[in-house]
Amino acid sequence: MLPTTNTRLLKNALPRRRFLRQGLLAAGGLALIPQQSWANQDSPSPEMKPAMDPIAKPQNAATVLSTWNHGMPANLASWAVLEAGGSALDAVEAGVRVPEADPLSNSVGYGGLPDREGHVTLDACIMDYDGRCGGVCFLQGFMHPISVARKVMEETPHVLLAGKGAEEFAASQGFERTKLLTPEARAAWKAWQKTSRYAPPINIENHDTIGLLAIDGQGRLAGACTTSGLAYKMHGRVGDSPIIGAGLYVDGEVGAATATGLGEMVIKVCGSFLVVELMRQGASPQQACEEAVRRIAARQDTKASQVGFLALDRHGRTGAFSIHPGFNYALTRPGQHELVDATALMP
Ligand code: SD4
Repeated sequence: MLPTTNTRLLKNALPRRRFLRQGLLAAGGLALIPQQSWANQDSPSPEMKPAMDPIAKPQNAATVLSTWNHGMPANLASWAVLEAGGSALDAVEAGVRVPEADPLSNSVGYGGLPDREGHVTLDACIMDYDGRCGGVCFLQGFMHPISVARKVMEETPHVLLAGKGAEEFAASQGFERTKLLTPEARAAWKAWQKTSRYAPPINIENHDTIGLLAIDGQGRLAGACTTSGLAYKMHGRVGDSPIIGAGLYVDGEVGAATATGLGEMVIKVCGSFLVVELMRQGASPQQACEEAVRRIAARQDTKASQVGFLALDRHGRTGAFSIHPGFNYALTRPGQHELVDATALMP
């Protein structure tokens, strides 16, 4: 069944009051509570059961979840794969290829904003339910880093290829070289040069890295994450997005997570791995995202920087949380296709 396409900005299934209550519980120090405590909080809800509950069977709950507005068309491409009986892995790759090729998506692939020297450098990774994964970073001149990342996973003994080596590998696999810097992105870079000041914006005009998570009709999870990284970053800078465990992590027995925002902050807490591990210990996807954001806020200066996490567990339950308001995500499942505002730590 095709999802309906016009619903927008519906709140997450969790009522706001419960979000707040869970937030307060977490603010009280969940980071320090031993793992069993996830299951011991008062008034446990179904979301609070351990993710590894042996009697819980994966439901046939195909779901696609992805970051930011550009997740809407990406999810539809993923959904088409799932609807045709395809795997979650094929679905996540097909989904993120949409913003990669979209010149208007100025933080992913073609049309992405360059580094401070005017080079568009791309980071991406992909991961399947069984732990197989691949990534590329500091890749220049190829429109679909996610597909190169998949080739790294499938055709090499490695997980991550960088720079020139990644480009040679991409060419050897038949990927065509493409000029990625569009006239619009070049003009934006030229204008930025006049300011000669670097401050990563909190929400890059509400479209950003795409991290996309999916669960298919057979209960298999997969994820993909792809970006041109922070606009006007230092040449050679690599963020969280191509790093397994930082920008993306998938464990088919538990769940999947992805991150967006200032990659340095995410790398420092192994963000996506942290979210999945918290789910393994019994946190709901929502609780896990909240705790990971709090872990960042506990030690890093979050005043001017944004990070958002998405999580999807193996039952198709979702979570989303960010440091600052403004993070949204696309959620698609049978009968549903909508853009949702995530809740945030800061007012
Ligand atoms: C990075 N996390 O390169 C990516 C890009 C992003 O806000 O999401 N920027 O740090």
